[in-house]
Amino acid sequence: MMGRRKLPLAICVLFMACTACFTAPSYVEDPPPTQCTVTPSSRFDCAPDKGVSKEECEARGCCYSPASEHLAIGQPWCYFASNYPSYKVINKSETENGFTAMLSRCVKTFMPDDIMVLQLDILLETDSRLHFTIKDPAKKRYEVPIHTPKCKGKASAVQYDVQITDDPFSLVVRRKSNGQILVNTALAPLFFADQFLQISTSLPSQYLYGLGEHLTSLNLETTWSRLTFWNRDISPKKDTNLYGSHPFYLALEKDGSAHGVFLLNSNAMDVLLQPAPALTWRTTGGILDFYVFLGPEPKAVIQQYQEVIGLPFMPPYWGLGFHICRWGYSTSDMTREVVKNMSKANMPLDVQWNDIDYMDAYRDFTYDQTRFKDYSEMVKEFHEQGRKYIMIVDPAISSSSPPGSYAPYDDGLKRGVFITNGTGQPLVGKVWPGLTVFPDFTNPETFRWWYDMAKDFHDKVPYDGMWIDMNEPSNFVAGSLDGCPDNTLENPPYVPAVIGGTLRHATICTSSQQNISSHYNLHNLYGLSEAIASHYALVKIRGKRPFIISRSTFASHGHYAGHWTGDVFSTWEQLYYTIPAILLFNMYGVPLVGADICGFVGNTTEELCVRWSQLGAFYPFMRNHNDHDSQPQEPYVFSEKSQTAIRNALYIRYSLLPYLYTLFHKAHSSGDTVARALFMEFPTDPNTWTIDRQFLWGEALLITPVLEQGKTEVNGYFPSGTWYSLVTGVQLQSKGQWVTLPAPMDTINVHVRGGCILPLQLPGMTTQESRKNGLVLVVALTTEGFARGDLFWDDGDSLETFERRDFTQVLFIAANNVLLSEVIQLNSQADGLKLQSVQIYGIASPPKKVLVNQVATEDFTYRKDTKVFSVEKLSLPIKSQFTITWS
Ligand code: MIG
Repeated sequence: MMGRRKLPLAICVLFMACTACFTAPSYVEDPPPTQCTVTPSSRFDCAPDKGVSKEECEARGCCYSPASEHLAIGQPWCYFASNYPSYKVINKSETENGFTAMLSRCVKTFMPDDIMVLQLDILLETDSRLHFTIKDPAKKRYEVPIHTPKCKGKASAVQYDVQITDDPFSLVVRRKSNGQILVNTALAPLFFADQFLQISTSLPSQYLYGLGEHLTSLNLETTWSRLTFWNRDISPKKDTNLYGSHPFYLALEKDGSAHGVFLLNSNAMDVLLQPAPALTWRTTGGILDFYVFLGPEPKAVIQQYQEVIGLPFMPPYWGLGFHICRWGYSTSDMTREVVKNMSKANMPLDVQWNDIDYMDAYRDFTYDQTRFKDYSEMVKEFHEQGRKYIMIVDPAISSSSPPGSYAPYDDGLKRGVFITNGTGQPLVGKVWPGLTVFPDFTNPETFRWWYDMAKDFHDKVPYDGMWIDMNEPSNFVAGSLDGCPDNTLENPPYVPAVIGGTLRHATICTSSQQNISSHYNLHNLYGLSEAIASHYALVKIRGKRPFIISRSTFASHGHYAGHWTGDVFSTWEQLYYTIPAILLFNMYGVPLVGADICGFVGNTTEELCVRWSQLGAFYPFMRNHNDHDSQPQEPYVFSEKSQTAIRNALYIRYSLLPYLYTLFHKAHSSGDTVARALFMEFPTDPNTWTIDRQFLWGEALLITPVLEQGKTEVNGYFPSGTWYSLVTGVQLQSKGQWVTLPAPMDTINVHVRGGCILPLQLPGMTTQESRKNGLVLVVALTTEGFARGDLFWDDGDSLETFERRDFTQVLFIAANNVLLSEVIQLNSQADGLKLQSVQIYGIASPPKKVLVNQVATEDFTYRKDTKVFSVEKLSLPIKSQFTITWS
């Protein structure tokens, strides 16, 4: 063998510093002819970097097949030959965690700086989680600095099977139970150049979800589409990179099983989808750091993903109330007026917000001494009414105030907290206050400085939460005031399909320097890093649960903060798109998410605003927010009729808050979603796989909003089973079918799933009020007369109540004509909480005898038309178990 391979080995080692060429093809003579018979749907682009001619394409060792009427848009003309050279495995060995292998390529690609030898590590971390990385063994490359679980040893009963093919290298992950291929990288060559890393995989179906943040339907389009990841300040529109990056997808298999794949990489990236179906990850730096989650239920995939990125933080109870905001509340009196008008209109409001209007010359941690002269009094007044207050904070710090007059800059400069440019000076850009510098939140000193600034401001104005905007980071000039240097970080050999064409567009220079790496590597983490700094600052300042809403996000954001979907247009089309956006963020572990109710950009119409408020009542985070030059859209500006409709929606939300809060607890404690796609709950019903005009809260509530103008009916899908109208209790028995529901302007259709018990509370004007009201149970029986549900309850605001076990948890079970409670965990917070009434849905005939804790009561009613049985005038302390029996 050695003899025969001698010559190529020598050449290879000499010219390519390659140690792997014992089995390499001999290129002493001509390279082998390209093999070009590749089915069109499985052609992978061999010209990602530029348009190429036939000659250029063939010079790359690729196949050329130009546009014809048979070619779909997006299908590559120049594609990899099936024998395009890739890496080969040169040795493999077992490790404590799985196995490791060296990969090597002998032939360079057309991208500069191929890394010719790579190390593959396969870690069998848990039975349902496979982790594998591909790195440069010779040189440490940038890796995303988020905390991920470190595992010892190998999982013993893994649900997956990993197979490596040596030449060319490829990796196949199968589901052991049925042999289903989940990942197969054999479809296209592996690229690992310094600034161009690419790996392709097959997909089990076109039912693919995730890969945000983009304006898409829930189920992604797999016919030649591209999703670009580069955090960007831009009003949501199709086919462009938006504010955040979540390189994670969930894929459904033919039988409704699901798996997930997460590429932990923060560089500018494109993901390409094609009808094979197949997916290509194409990133511009870092390493390939993959996790595969085996589910097999979609819910389990999301939980397993969150075990890696971190579980969501527990929001304060008040954060689930209604929030109101607009750009243009230009004085404290105007801001107060909003709260007054809400009260006058009898509409609940928990949190009043201010946009950049409050600031003095748009500078963070200042306020206008004239327009907001009594700012802190205003906030204290809100507090006295049981309300909370949040204001906006932008990351960019004004750098042009006279020295000695603006501490955030002076102090920050001294402490070295700002991102620096090529000459080591703070990079200067331009945002609302004019010239600005950008804090580097990857520097621990910046954390301390940010806390100091937030604390000083809080001493003046006792705000309750932070709204962090512009943190992509957004910059009104490209790169910096002085432009950017010309180097490979600024002008990489491959630029993903970012809007604006260059990475620096609307942000800072990618070659600017941060504490742990270049902005090129860290850009997509800017919002996350600011959210983390703000989270810890607020914990320390207030000693209570932090409430932060951020525009820019990255994987693991939900552990620290929530998100709103940015500058959505006041249009019916965007009203719809907010549903997939909210469902997807729940899948990314960011359950606290909402869109600007009634839309941000442009004027809403009254009808749109009513429908949007009805849908918005079911956003986990509910805020009405508006642009500065749009017509007012606060609920009270509309006709009495519309106000009634919006008030109804608000009352329904406030009634449901105990249930919503319990769902947030489940998200925080075990990675459940709050707003949930239908396919997550009914994965074996293929009808649900594309539904994104309806959604669930948890497992129990189905929301069917009107999303079209002029409609007073709505078509909704009801998965097989029993459903009840939340409001009337009227039953709907479904075989898994579409149903047309009446939806007059004052109605949002909400249905309770048979088998579920919901804890409700009578609404108040704030959550402080509603939390004192009596509890109501809605019991939605299956046809067998069974239902269950639970309640999580604590003081709503203290840190780590779950972790410290300072909470109450009660189970409710209904079966065989008995409803009973079981107290799982008890604390003093449950003291005042009493069950006031019970509504049981789906009782076929009127009960004659009702016992509450063995004592007969007459306070019950039965409605023949709706089959709703209610027991009223109860006063049962939640902290003691109870039974209600009927016969
Ligand atoms: O350049 O603070 O998305 O919600 O009202 C615009 C003013 C800056 C963008 C946010 C929007 C906010 C606005 N901000």
